[in-house]
Amino acid sequence: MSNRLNIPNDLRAFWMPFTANRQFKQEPRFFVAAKDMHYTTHDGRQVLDATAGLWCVNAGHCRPKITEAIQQQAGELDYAPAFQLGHPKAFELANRLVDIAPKGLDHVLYTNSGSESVDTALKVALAYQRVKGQGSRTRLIGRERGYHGVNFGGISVGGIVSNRKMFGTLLTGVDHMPHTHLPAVNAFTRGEPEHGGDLATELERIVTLHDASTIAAVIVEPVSGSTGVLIPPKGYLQKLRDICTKHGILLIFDEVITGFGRLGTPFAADYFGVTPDIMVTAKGLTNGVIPMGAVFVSAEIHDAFMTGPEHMIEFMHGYTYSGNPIASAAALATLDTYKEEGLLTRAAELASYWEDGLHSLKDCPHVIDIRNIGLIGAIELEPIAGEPTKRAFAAFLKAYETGLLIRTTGDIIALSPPLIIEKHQIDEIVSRLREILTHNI
Ligand code: PXG
Ligand code: PLP
Repeated sequence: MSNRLNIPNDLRAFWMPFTANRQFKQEPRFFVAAKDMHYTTHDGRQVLDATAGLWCVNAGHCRPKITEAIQQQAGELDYAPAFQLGHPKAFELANRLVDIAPKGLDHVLYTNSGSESVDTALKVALAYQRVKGQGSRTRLIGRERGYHGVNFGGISVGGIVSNRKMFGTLLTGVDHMPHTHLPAVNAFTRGEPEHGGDLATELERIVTLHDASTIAAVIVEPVSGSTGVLIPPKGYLQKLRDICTKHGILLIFDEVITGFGRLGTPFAADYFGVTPDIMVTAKGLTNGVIPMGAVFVSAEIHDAFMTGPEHMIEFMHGYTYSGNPIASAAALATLDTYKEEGLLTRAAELASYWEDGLHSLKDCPHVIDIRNIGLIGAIELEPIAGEPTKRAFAAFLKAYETGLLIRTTGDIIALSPPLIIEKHQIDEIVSRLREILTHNI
């Protein structure tokens, strides 16, 4: 067994999320501290974070402003009831968020995670259609290989089989567009792929099948992260937007990963020049430090609910911790940090260096595709025959042992470093990966 310094004696009680529990508990991997681009392991090693935690620590770790804001808020106002009462920071934060959001997304609902943000967005969409007198619009359209968190709404519109198959019938009335991953024609594309934009017309086919009058909303990740970094083909998102507009269907962008600077613009909607009706965020909103999500909606949607007697609740939805004071303080300090350091656009400056670095690994053994956009990257490996996921997981373990944190999904290595990364650290990621891919898997 590895060095177990700093590891609790009994690991049985905690049933870990999305983890091979039995294997982990035999050979545990613990982080005990973090600063900027690095984690410290339980056995005292430094690990370069090439994944921003789980795609969330966009400003790097233990940033002083954020830490101090949380400490200060915890001593001043710890909790305020979220329903029928408020506290100033939740309102200040909403205004700050609307200021950096794509034009037209003027209102914010708070949640505590991406999964809750997704379910909130789907509920807003269904309720909006109903308050507009279009109650027959109840269908939700997702996409194959989509990831929208783990709650029932999110797995219903999501398209990852293993996350769905154990959980019964899910939401009814959901349909899925095909995914856009076309390695046969697009492998090793830098940035947006040439081929596949026409797959958006599959939405027209679905609309024809069900009739637009039954469809409330379409939800997609502008760039799919969890499923292995699938970048939208050129023109695809604009076509989805046009089809939705034409048929009165709401377009929801799930920007849980792409939000807050990951592509070199504040949101992917800015990067692609396509504005959704609803935008789902979480993760980078608080730099991953305190759980919080935000759902942005257009004035048109918000205003549709603001009818009826003024003493009545307009939308029957919310969480105990919606707009929690400490989370709000963390988010405000995160936005300050992003602003002071130009982090919402920094990825644009580094994107071509990042792209060149990643694509230099093309000649490594087992590499069948490399994809990149902004400060996201993926290296797809040829699976070991009959043992899918094993090759990439071996790379993950070797990377961890040798001081690099990567993320794997299937046989794909996904990379999304903190946006404070320096060029020499990009070089380090690339050279460590070359070593691992060449000698260790
Ligand atoms: N939507 C999208 C697009 C996501 O990427 C969620 C919703 C759910 O967020 P919460 O906060 O409920 O986990 C996500 C989360 C990975 C990985 O390595 C990705 C996520 C979470 C954990 C790991 O691919 N995405
Ligand atoms: N379950 C019970 C019994 C509750 O009382 C509540 C909230 O009051 C919830 C679940 C929902 O919790 P949350 O608001 O934190 O999502």
